[in-house]
Amino acid sequence: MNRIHIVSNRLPVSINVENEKIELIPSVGGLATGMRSVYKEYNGKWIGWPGLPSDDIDEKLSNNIDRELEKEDCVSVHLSKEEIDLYYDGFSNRTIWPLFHYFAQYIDYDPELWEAFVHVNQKFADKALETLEEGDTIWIHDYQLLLVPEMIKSKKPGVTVGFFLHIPFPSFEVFRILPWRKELIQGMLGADLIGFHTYDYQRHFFSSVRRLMGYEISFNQIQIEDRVIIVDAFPMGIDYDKFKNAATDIFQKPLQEKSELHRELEKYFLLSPDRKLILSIDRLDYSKGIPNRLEAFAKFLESYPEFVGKVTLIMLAVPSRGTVEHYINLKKEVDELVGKVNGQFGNINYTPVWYFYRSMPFENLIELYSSCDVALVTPVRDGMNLVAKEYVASRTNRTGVIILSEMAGVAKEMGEALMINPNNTNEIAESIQHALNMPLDEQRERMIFLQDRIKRYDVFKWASEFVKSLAKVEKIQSSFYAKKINSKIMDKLNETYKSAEKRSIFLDYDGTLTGFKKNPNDASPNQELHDILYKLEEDPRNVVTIISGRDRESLETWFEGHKINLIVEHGVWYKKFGKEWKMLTNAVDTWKSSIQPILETFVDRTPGSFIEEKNYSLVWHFRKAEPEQAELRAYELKDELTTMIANHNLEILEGNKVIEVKTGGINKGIAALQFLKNKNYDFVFAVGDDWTDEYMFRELPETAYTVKVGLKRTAARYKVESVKSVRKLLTELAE
Ligand code: ADQ
Repeated sequence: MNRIHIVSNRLPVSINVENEKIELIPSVGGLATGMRSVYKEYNGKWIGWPGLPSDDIDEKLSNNIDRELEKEDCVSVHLSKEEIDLYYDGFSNRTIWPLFHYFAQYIDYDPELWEAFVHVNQKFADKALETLEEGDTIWIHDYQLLLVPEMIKSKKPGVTVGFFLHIPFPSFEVFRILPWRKELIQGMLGADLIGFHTYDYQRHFFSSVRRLMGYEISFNQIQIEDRVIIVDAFPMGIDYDKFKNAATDIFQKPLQEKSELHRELEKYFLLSPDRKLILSIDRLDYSKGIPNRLEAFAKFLESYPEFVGKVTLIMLAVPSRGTVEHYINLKKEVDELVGKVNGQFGNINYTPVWYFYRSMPFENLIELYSSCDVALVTPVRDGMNLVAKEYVASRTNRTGVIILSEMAGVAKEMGEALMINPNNTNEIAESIQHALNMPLDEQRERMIFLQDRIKRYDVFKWASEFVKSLAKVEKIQSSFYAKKINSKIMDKLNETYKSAEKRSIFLDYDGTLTGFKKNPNDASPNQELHDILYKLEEDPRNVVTIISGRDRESLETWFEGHKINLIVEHGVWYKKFGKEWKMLTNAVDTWKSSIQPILETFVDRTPGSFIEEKNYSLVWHFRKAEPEQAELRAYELKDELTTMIANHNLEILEGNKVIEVKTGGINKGIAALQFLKNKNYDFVFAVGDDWTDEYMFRELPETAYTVKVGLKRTAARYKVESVKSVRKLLTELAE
């Protein structure tokens, strides 16, 4: 694999400048740890903001900082105070964050924030593009950079782009609220691989892609015009051994080397061995459910007064986004609630809540994780939540209980925790009581399972699984490109065409010569298409045939005046130039009366869908129906029809947003062969876009130039991207 670069809002280092001396302090966070292993191993760069507003430093210092960063393979994106204010504190944290965490009432819809978001995303993309070479891979992180994948892909399509979202992806009903919802999806779809923490987020994303963009999705692949995008769940892990080893070391330290906090904790237990500690750790964020947690703790003390004086809640809140209004209000609310609980249940010897509003050194975190009997993790929404995993890794004696919100991504991996709904304070209070009374054997039993799982899928495994998938997607993409018509193939095609004496050219209509319309009757050919066909027809060596699933009437009207043949209804009828319509087969249609009522029930149940009747087929169209529902119904319909088709000698054709039931033994392949019979063509060309054209690709002689429109798997020898490319190709041939 070639180089892998990383892009994230922040670089994995912070910068300390004292007397013009620059010090780089490596970040110890989970993402930095996991990604460092990747970009170092694959000789890449890490592109991001170094954490200092560009207006705070002069040019000379800024250059020096960049040089120091370069030694660490970091590339800085310079952001001014205003840019940070509008893009980071603004659109990222006042618009996307509340939206993706279901806090619709907090969303700021200011277009100025959106514009800054686009502008700064472009700055990140431009910086990345300076570094990127074709063939490189880039892994972009998180909600601040949702537009970067597309910005990179559109400039350098040969770069493999990965994107991982660290926060939830909301349900479509919530996502659609945003005025810039399409732009965000489009931005993400620039990636070749998109990762989420859980399958639920992936599901929500698919639903938005389907409804907003109308793209087809099968299993975990999104098919867009010229590419396939893989979407998958990669639950992020932690550096398990780091936490485990640190916890083991801390207990082996002699008393004099223990931290002040650790000594305090030990003193607390010495006073009375039946004392218990509950731990709560988060950034101070409204998504973390901190007020609910305090209320639940108060309820617990009220309901179980025997625990008053014996149980303390240690509450750690890291200051976060302190300039955003809702965070300022939350801080006030939490301060007041802590005061209230302590006032109500405390006394001179007992403080129910120990509240720390600050960041803590790693060593202290470990001391807390390993000393507390219960971890209370109750976010109202959380992409993953690493605190729960860190607690598990630090429990070297394999005891301890986690009370866990079902709204955190991590809940999917921690079935052994005590699961709660974070809005149900009674349930949390009961769970606290349950956790404190849980026998040690049961605690161990649960903890062993949790530890095994969290250890196995640690942050390194997470990163390597994502990288492996990137390599896989690169392969899939290249297999899609394998048969794509490039200039070399085009030269050969031109050469064969020019030297041929007698040419047969089969052209499918919808999705090949022209794009799809919501109403099939609106898809008449435009002047450009007419001109291309006139050019082809005027060469006496060419026999041009439109081969389509459509009925006779529309094609005959649309192509009046053209010197071409028509094959319609997938080969039931044909009309040679200047002649009358004829049937290619002795088909029957007596089956229609038994199939029609089935299709009608599907029309009734699927608003927007309708039936088209052709001579030897019935077609259920669902292009105008709500896509997700229609797709489910399509499965259902195919299932229901399967039993009928054998009895009646029918075939089911699945086209683009249509299901067609037709008399068996008729298809475009058989029809095209009939046209070639005894004619000695020395050049055969066929182009089509859907399943029904595959018959043609399979039946035509091996030497034929068969061309598929789109990148799906095909029996055709070659592929082109779109209707536009078909028209370009035909124009080139005709010239
Ligand atoms: P966060 O919302 O920041 O991350 P989380 O995953 O819990 O949430 O990570 C918090 C980190 O901060 C933990 O590693 C923890 O140890 C550390 N921390 C917390 N309190 C601290 C304190 N007082 N002092 C020092 N360190 C402290 C976002 C998403 C999450 C997702 C992660 C990773 O919101 O859902 O799990 O990204 O993808």
